[in-house]
Amino acid sequence: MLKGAIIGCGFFAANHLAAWRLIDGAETVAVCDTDRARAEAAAAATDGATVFTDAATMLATAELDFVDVITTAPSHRPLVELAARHRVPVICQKPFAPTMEDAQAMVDACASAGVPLMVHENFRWQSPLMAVKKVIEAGEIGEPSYARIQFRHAYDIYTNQPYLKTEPQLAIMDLGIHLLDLARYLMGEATRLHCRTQRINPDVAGEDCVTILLDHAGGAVSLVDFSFFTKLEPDPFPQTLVRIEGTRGTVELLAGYRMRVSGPGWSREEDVEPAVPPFGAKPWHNIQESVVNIQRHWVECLRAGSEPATSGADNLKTIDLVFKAYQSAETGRAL
Ligand code: NAD
Ligand code: 89V
Repeated sequence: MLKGAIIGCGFFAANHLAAWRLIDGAETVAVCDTDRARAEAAAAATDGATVFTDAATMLATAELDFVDVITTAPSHRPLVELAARHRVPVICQKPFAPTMEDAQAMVDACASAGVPLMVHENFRWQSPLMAVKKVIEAGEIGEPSYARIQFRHAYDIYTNQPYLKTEPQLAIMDLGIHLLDLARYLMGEATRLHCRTQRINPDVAGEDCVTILLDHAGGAVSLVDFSFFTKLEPDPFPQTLVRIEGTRGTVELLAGYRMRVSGPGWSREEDVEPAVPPFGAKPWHNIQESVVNIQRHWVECLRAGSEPATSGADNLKTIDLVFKAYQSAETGRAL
């Protein structure tokens, strides 16, 4: 049984903890938060994990096979480097880092220490998106040439994550990062992007509406558009809607988790809604299921000695697109 510890016991940690309980081959033996009450509440959701309020003390005293960092971005580099110094494999939540320099430093620290590093980039582990990928890989729609990846809603994200309200870099860093990763996952590496941002909600500091045009190696294009201030009924949060056109047909992921694959004279539709995990609830089940999937993948990779799909090295390419998107929006130039 792999012995894991979590660092950061806030809002999203509840999903990681519940997922670890479902996964064979791993258990949470320690929990750490600088806020003792939060660490104690998290420990109550485990089979007797030891409580720590200092990550350095935990790494120095607990016997761990991996740590799972579930804090916000500013603390990622010191915590990942700490794990690397102790030669403990590490999972790090998104956004991986506030700067490219920090992201590269974490990848380098883990590589020199010879420890696996996975970014908890869970969107590509959502089963509806994996179903779309399967359609593409099976050749059903032919060669993809155009993708639209969309996530527009007005769900109140600020009650659970109040820190988002004051972030000067809001939607691209928090959500665009997932969608840019999906663009890479579904359409291949991006070679160029052009980004426009808007701040529609006067109560937030950062951009909350974003449109990004991507070029991909091989000539395909993607339009990635997302908004935190789109008023409509029913609100699709937290569904990613997708349309990918290929030389033979089109695959669409429509609201209500309906996947439609069609071409001239033919079509089929499939219900790809994920099951609600035992610890979960709608509308979060889509995200909660992906948390179980990515953490199960981590355990399989650790056991097999293989590189996680969203390794730190892989995620450098996603976060690079995030920083380029901000730069493009600021300068008005394609990069
Ligand atoms: P949060 O603020 O609720 O929780 C973070 C916790 O980390 C806090 O309790 C804080 O005290 C603790 N912490 C900070 N620095 C620490 C340190 N050095 N040592 C120990 N504890 C420390 O944040 P959250 O909403 O749970 O988000 C955490 C991360 O998860 C964010 O980066 C966010 O973007 C990400 N997230 C991902 C998803 C997803 O679906 N992928 C969803 C929500 C949040
Ligand atoms: O995934 C995230 O980090 C989120 C959410 C999609 C829930 O808004 O902030």
